[in-house]
Amino acid sequence: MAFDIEMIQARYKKMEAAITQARSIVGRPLTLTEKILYSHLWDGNTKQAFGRGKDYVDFAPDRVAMQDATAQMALLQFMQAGRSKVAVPSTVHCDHLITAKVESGKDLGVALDENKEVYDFLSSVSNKYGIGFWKPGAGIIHQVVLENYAFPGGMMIGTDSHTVNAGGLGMIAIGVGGADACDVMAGLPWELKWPKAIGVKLTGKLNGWTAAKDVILKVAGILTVKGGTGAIVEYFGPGAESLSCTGKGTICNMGAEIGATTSTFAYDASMERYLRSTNRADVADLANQYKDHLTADKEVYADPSKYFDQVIEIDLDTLEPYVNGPFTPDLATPISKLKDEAIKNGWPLKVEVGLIGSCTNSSYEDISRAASLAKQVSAKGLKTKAEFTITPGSELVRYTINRDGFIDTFNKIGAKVFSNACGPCIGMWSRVGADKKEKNTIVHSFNRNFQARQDGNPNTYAFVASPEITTALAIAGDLGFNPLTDTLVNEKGESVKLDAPSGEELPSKGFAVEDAGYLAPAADGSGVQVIVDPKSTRLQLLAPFQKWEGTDLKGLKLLIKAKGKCTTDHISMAGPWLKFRGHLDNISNNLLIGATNFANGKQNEVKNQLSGNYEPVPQTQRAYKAAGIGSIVVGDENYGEGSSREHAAMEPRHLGVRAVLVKSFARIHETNLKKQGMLALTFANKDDYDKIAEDDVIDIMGLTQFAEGKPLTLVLNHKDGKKDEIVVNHTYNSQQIEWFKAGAALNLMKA
Ligand code: MIC
Ligand code: SF4
Repeated sequence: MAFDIEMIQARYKKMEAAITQARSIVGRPLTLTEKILYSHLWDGNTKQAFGRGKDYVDFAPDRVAMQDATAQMALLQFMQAGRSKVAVPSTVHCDHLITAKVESGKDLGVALDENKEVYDFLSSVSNKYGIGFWKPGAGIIHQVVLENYAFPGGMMIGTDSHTVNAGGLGMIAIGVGGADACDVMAGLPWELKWPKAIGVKLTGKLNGWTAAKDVILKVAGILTVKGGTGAIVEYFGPGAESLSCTGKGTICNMGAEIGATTSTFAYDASMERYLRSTNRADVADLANQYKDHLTADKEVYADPSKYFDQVIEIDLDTLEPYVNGPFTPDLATPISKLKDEAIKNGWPLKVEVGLIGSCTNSSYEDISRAASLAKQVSAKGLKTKAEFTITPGSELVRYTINRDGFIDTFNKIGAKVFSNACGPCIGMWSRVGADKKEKNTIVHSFNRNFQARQDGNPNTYAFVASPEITTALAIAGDLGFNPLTDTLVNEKGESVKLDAPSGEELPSKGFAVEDAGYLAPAADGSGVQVIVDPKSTRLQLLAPFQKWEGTDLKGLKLLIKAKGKCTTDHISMAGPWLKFRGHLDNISNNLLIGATNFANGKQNEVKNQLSGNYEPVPQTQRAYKAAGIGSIVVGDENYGEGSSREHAAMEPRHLGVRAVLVKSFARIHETNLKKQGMLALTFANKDDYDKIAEDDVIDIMGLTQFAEGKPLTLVLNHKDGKKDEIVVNHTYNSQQIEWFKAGAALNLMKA
């Protein structure tokens, strides 16, 4: 039986009336996305048609999920909200803090020891406030959510940008910062700007070497890391129905990499099969009963350009496998052109490691197809040239693939099986030799490949591909190998060709597991004690941020003008820093250390305007803070792309940065800044970015009349005595302006 079945039942019961009303008010057939959004309005059935990309709307999500690296901050905030229990079903998943080094058992043991304090904190807070707790080793949040909690037509938020993975089961699932999760758990509405709509029509059927991953790798190439911003992507068409449910999950998962708010698919037979095989026949039966509401009105898919703002069409019959990278997930190269591109661009051809698994690609189908290739290694007398690792997405999958002999097959090609956790995907990978910073290539089936993300080495060229292509390239040890056309020379000197992968969508013997790793919370948690040691280096109770002083902000120093890509990995690096995710002051020592300073092209070296010296960013900012001087951070396009981590907003706030001014923001990061009481501003004229100089002292004018839709003015006081005045825009609505004035959204909740 599924978790929270009564909640799902109640949701479905309300859908009909909500959708009928919305359809009549909007006055046309509805997309699936619109049906789900209109049936989750905070204020009940709609009284108006909302404007895409315009209206801020309050929603009532069905559930909340948090992973350990972000849950610490989310729950530290929730503890201040003064509630005794969470208002909606919520879960915590311990997956980000396990370092992949030797093999799963040993690595898990080390993590349990090293992170004991954090795990104890998370489990006791969960127990106290009625939150389901998934222990370390249970699996990666998004895989566990897909297996247990996602349901067609539902809406959830999660403190991780890949929460969107649950779109594979027909949800609207959205990544948020911990402060948003805190609101929903406290019983408050959740606000989102009504999204734009992108439709992707899939025709044909996957065949040969092509996998679901290639759909999103191609879409990323088309839309780029910014193209989905502010939009929900809805996939449909015969090709969509032909994909497995977990394949749909992969596509939705990596929708985060195009900046999309989320992605989703209509309920179909693949979802029903998946629900039944994961022990949720009750949800499948319900969904069947309500299936007309779990897909778009039929006029929509028949004539999509009338209902979506943009339509993309992809023919799965002719889709080629893609390999995306290096350093960005949208640099898409079809496998047939990869060799030429690699040579042209100087990408190292030798593949050192192939890594499969992660929240993106560790379904039974993925693993069985990759294993079908691994099996050919001995059958064809080959030897695997690169190292090979697997991080299973959940204990359910790991147990089942082990039972079915796949782990054995991988072991025969010398694979390392890491814990059911994020591991190398988030830089929790103790890779031998990475500290030598040598130029090298790795290929993985994860979703992100920002510089230094996997192993901390900025010279690692990381490429994203399907598990099948990753396995083939690891066997060949050669980025220039095209398994569709090329042959390999085996140990006997013969030329052999790999057969196209084959596998099973779902285990024919069913899924199995001994201990899935779940701990239910106490029915009454009022007596549970949550302990935070004041001397801890890993956890720190939060002190409220100060409220706005009521005046314009004058005399702000430029902390850094970041050049080019500045993702949340650049603002608040993961890997070794993950251990401080519950301690705001300690983690602030990584503030912007990965960002490139426009003035000297260097990382973590900015001019301290007080000493005149070039110093690390955190040190410089601490000097301003100690002197009681505010500062400003300037950035380029899509600033804060990547993850949901609100540390990237809380750290500057904690250290006294007052505003972040950029050419454009990634959605989650912009909201995180607003929630924490920062000013998130954009250049009205993007060329003004060039006017900002290293020694500038900046005034932000117009704050006493801060209002929705009204630009602010910045005065740039240059060192030579000259001044420039520039106009900056913002997207604050009146509620969000109150957050700014109160010093943070949380301060208002407590008030
Ligand atoms: C990531 O993939 O970057 C993460 C780590 O899962 C993040 C969350 C985090 O920073 O903790 C994400 O995607 O939101
Ligand atoms: Fe974990 Fe990587 Fe997935 Fe983020 S993208 S949840 S780090 S596996």
